[in-house]
Amino acid sequence: MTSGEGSGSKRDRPGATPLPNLPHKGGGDSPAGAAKLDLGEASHRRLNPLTGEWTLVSPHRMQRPWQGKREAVAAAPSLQHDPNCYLCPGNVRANGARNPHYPHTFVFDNDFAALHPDAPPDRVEDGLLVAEGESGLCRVLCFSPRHDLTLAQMEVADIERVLDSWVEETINLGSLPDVASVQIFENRGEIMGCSNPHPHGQIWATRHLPNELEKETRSQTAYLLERGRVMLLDYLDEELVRAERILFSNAHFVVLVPFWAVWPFETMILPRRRIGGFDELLPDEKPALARALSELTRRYDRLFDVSFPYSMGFHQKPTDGAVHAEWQMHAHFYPPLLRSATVKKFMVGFEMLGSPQRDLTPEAAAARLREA
Ligand code: H2U
Ligand code: ZN
Repeated sequence: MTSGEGSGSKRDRPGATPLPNLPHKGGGDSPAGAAKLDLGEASHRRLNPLTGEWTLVSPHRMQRPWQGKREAVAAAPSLQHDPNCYLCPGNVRANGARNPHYPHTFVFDNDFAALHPDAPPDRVEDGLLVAEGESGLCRVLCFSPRHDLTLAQMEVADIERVLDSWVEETINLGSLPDVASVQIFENRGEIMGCSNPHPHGQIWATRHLPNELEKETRSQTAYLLERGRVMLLDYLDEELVRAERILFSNAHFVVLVPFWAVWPFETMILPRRRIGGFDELLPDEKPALARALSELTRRYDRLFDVSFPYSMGFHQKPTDGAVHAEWQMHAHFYPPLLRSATVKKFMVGFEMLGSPQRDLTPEAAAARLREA
């Protein structure tokens, strides 16, 4: 039983198989006696087995009119080198340090780091008031010396150099004694609150597992213990058979809209073989992952004909010294756009107080991204 299944409803739940009565490519295969739940029509909820959390899906709401807020579309940067950008080669940063004239990628310690390596590990506990010192390191990674490029516009060979940096940072930070997690991410676009268009990501290394990594570690561990298999490899097998949420794939990676996606055009990049983290990537897997990143970000840009905003990141095994045979590394892309370049999804109301909810089904989103 996954952690999210404990909450029973008043009625007996029909068809509690992992994917009840999904319209299966090549014909239905509903379990005998299961109620007919049409996932393209009926309101329903879907379980995220990585987190144990549910998402509400309301396909019938797609037709509702939109009179809400529209966002401005940010203009693309016009300069290849911006003298006022703190990330461009040769420029001076806010704290006075000068960037080198880097030809490819450039990594530095965040001048305004959220975490410090020397924070004391003490725990204070007074009844329900519990706090712990949290140490860590925050690094900034410039993807390219060019101020005006995005991942979608970069050459695949240059994205590979970004991957090389992610590998190196994972190994270096992950081998530090007080680092249990190396979280790689990119926050892209003004709409996401990103302060600078220069293509860059961040790397936060922390003493404790962040919430999402902790949930994913727990779920994947439970799955391995119960079934003796790796959860996300089993999941990928199911998706490859059904083929309705797959966007594209290559020899080593598959890109899909997860069955349990929360954000309208949320996607995942999944390896075909078990890979715990960046430190385990084999030489021919790097160009394949770079191609997948390039193809996905290009597709996103084509979807609404705009430089597509998102928060993305890679989840990988904890660097706490344990083996973590349960872990399958993967990327999550969480884009905020809903139905056009200017309509953003807000996680409010029931979503803040109850569960996330979506109207567009993951299958419909996958079809749109396949066509883009
Ligand atoms: P975002 O634009 O994605 O927030 O990232 C920029 C990061 O760069 C941010 O974390 C850091 C900020 O602290 N930064 C520096 O380290 N040095 C600077 O001179 C400006 C910004
Ligand atoms: Zn710049």
